[in-house]
Amino acid sequence: MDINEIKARAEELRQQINYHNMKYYNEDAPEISDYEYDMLLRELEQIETEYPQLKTPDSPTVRVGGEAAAKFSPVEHSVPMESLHDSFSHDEIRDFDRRVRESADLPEYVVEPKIDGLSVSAEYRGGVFVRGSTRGDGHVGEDITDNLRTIRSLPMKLNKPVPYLEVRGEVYMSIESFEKLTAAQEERDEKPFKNPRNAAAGSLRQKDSRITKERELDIFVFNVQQIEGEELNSHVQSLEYLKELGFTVLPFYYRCKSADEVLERIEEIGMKRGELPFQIDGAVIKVDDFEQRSALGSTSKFPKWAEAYKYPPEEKETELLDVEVNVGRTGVLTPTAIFAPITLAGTTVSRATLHNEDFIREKDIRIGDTVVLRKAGEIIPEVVSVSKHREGSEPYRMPRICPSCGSPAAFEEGEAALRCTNTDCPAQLMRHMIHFVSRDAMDIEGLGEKVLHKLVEKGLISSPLDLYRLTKEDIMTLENKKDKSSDNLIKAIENSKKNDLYRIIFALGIRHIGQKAAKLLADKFGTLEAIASASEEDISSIEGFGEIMARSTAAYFSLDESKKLVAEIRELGINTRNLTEKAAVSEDNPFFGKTFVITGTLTNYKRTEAAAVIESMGGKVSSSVSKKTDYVLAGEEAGSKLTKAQSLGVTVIDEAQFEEMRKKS
Ligand code: 0OX
Repeated sequence: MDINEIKARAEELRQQINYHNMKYYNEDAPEISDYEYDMLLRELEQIETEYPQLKTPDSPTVRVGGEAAAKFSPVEHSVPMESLHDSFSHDEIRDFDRRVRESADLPEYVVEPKIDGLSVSAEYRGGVFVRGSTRGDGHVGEDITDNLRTIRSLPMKLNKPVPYLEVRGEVYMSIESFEKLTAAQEERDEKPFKNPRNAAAGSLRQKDSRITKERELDIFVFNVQQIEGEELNSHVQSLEYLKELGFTVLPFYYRCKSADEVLERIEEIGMKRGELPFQIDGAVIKVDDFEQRSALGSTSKFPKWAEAYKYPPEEKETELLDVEVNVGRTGVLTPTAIFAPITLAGTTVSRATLHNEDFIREKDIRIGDTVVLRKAGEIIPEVVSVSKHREGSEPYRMPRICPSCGSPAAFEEGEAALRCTNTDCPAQLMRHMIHFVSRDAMDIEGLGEKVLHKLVEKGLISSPLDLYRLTKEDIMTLENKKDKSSDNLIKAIENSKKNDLYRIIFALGIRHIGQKAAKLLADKFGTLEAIASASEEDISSIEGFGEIMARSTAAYFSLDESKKLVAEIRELGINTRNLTEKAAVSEDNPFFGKTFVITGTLTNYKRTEAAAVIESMGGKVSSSVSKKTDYVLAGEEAGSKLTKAQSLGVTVIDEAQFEEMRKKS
C-alpha cells in the first residue's frame, strides 16, 4: 500500500470506530462484538504508530491514553460550576416552588435523576474535544483531558463543527462495571472501592490514563455551560441539541407545571431507583426557561432556579438464614450474615458482614430473624436492625474455636475481635499467601487464589517463601499448566525477587503495616536488615508512624521466626534494598546524572521498576526523547520514541545492555 492508500484506510477506520462508538454508547445497539471493535482500534493504532504523521488530534485512538502525567494542572472555569442546594422533604420542595414563583410567572420545571458521580466540564472547539476538567471548588478544577478521552460515551468529535462549546456532565461507573472491578480487586486481594462513585472518582483522578481506560467509566451530559454559534432558550431545548451533537444526555427527564407534578415525578424516579443500571442519589428540579433562570439568579453558592431532592437510603427486609464464620490473614474470626437474596439499590444482596460479636450482641441479631438491610450511599450492605425475632430463637454467640483448624479462638486484650490462637492455622496461611502474592505486595502475576490452593493441596508449598523454591516441573504437575504457562509463572516469581523493598515488607503481613507504612519504613531504614534490627523508638520517630504501628513492627522483628525469615529472604536472593532511596551514589556509577527514556515492553521489568532502578543510581527518567536524552531503553514493540532516538542519534540500549550497566553500578 502506498502512503495515500494507508491514509485513506486510517480515515475509514476512524469513521467506522466513531460510528460503532455511537451505536454502542448512544443508541445501546452495538452492531459488532467488542472483539471486532478492538481489532479495528488496534489496526488504526498500528497505522498511527508506524506513520505518526497520519495521526489526527480527534482520532479515537487518542482515548487509549498516553504516558503517566506528572500532575494535574489547574483549569479556571470561566462559567462557575455551581452546586445544588439539597432538600430532604416534600415541604422543602414546595418552599422552593414558592420562591421560584416570586420571580417567575407560570414556571415550568424539569425533573431529572441526580446521577451519583462526579461533575466534569468538557470543552470543544470547532466540534473537536480539546479539554476536560473536574469541578473542583466550582471556580478552579483540575485538567483531566487525557482521562476524559478514555470515556467512550464522550464524543471526541461532534456531529456539527460548533465554534466553541463547554458542556457539563456527570461521570459515573455503571453498577455492572463496578461489580466487575471490585470482583477483580478482591481477586487480587486489593481493597475494593466502596461504591461506584468512589470508583469513578478514583479512576478519574488516575495519573495514568491507561488505568482510567480499564475502568469503564461513562458520562451523562446535562448542561450547556457556554456556546458560540447557537442560541438556546431552555433546558429541554439544550438537552435535545446536545443529543443531536452526539452526547449521551440524561436517560430520562420530565416536564412539570406544578409542585404536585414535581413531587409525583420525584417519587416516580425514587421507585425506579433500585432497577437502574447506575446509581442515583436523588432528583434534580430545574426551571426550564433560561430567561426565568436569569431573573432568579444565584446565591453565593447555588443557583436559585434549581434544587436537589435527596432520597433516604433504600431499606428492605429479609430473613437471616445463617451466620458464616471465616478466618482472615491475621487469624481474626469474622461473622458474615447469609440472607434470603433480595435486590437492594441495583444489586442482589445475600451477604453482609456482622463485624464482630459486639455488633451482633448490640443489635441482638439471631438466626431466623427478619432483619432490615440498607446500602446507604455505599454499595456495601449492612444490617440496620432486627424487625422480628424468630419464635424460639436464641441469642447468637460466636464459636470459641477456629472454624478452619479447630484450635481455640480468644479475644486479645482491648479488642472486639476473636482470633484463632494457632499460628499455623491453614486458613490463616492461605490468606497470608494470597496477600503475599497480591498486586500491592509482591505482585506475582498469574498466581491467583486457585493456583495457590492447588500448590498447597499438592504439598508443593507450605509458606510464601516456598514459592521461590518451586521448579518448572513442580508447576507442570498442576492441571492446566502447560510448558509456556509454567515458564511464565516461574519467570514472574523470579522477577518478584527484584521488587523494591517496601513490597516485601508489606507482603510479610505485619499487623498495622499497610503499603504506605511499608514505604515509610523502607525510606527511613534503607534495608530490610536495618528495619529488623531497629528499636521501637527508632521506628516511632518516623513521621506518620503511630505508636501502635511502631510497637507492632518492633514486636514482629523481635520474634525468632521473623529473624529466620529475614535470613531466608536474603538467601533466596529477594531484594532487601530500597531502590527508590536517593542514597549517595558515586559519580562513576554509569547511571549517575544520565537521562533515560524507557519505551516498549520490557521482559524482566515493569517500566516503573526500571525507572526506580535508574533513579536509585542517581539517574533521571524522562517521558520524551530529545537531544538531551542520554539513553533510550527500548523493549519489545518500541514505537515512535525509538524512531526519534535513532533520528537524533541518541544511544539506544536493550534490556541486556541495561542489565550490564546495572552490574557495573
Ligand atoms: C446530576 C446533576 C448534577 C447545573 C446547575 C447546578 C447543578 N448529578 O445528575 N447537576 C445538575 O445541574 C447542575 N444536574 C444534574 N442532573
